Amino acid sequence: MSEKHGIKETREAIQALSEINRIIYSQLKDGFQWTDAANAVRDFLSNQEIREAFEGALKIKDEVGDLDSAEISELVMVGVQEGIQIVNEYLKK
Ligand SMILES: [Ca+2]
Repeated sequence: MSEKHGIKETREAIQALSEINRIIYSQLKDGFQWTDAANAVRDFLSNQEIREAFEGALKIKDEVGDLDSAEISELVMVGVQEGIQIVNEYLKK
């Protein structure tokens, strides 16, 4: 039997999606300008969480392939927590 993979990279990918969401929101909150896309790409590339998630992305398939119920619960909680945090941030703005 092969070794269990864990969920580190999958968790980081969920957190990186939140960072991507924040960056897109920060560019679009004052409306769309043509420079927003270039600024968003610059911000993606300079964001450490996003870079680390991309570096680990190839391992996600293995992690998702052997998820157990505890790991699924943990990933759902990470997603819910990230979602709540983003909503709270948007409500403060
Ligand atoms: Ca804008």
